[in-house]
Amino acid sequence: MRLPIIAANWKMHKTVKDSLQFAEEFIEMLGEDHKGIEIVICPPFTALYLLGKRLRGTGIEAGAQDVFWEEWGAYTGEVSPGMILETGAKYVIIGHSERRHILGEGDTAVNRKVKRALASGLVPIMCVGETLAEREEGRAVSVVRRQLEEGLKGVELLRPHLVIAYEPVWAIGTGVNASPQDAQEMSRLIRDELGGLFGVEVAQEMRILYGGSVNPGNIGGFVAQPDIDGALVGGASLEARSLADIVKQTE
Ligand code: G2H
Repeated sequence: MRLPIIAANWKMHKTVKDSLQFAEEFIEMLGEDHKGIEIVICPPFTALYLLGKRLRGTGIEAGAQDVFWEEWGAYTGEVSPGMILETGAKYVIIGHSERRHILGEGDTAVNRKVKRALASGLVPIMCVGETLAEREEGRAVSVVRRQLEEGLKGVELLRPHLVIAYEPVWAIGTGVNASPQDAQEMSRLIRDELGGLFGVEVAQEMRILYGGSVNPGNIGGFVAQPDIDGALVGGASLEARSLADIVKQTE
């Protein structure tokens, strides 16, 4: 039985004050009965410590949106796994398409980050997904396969401490979501690929999320699919009511 995850990716939204205000509203709306689901909120780095502190004991986890692959040193602007762990965060998003496509992050960087995050005890949410051009050229499957193989090269997993988010780039922030059937098809392929890398037993326990214009109206269709174990939610996670509705429909 895989515990579903709803992970909120706030991207570059919300100040510390906004984050804490969201936490108050969200905790109250959610109530105490949410044991059948993992909820992760990934704010900007500036809010991670105080938000994580406020979430402690609520059963809601905090996560970072990125991490660097070294622990210390002259790496201006970067944040290490140990620094993230110190805030109380448990998860880290790695290889989000905005980092891949806007900031030029490649599979090699993603691979270094995944390895270092795992070695430090953070749980990576590694993102994969094809662009519209790649899909139209019939290369969606080969692109996602390459991102998995390169991103997970040399990774050894005895337990399912890694989450994959399938986020087709053309569905991100556009309001155009993939169909649940298309997302399921790719998630099945991802699980097969993970089985080849880590063994079928571990792959069966790993969570695969869908991401890309998820909202309270369409989440049900995604989580009803056998290989989709939740969602990485951007825009629709910025309002407490909307995120609480998505959580309720996923439990
Ligand atoms: C995809 C997603 C969250 P949105 O980036 O990672 O964002 O839900 O706004 O498409």
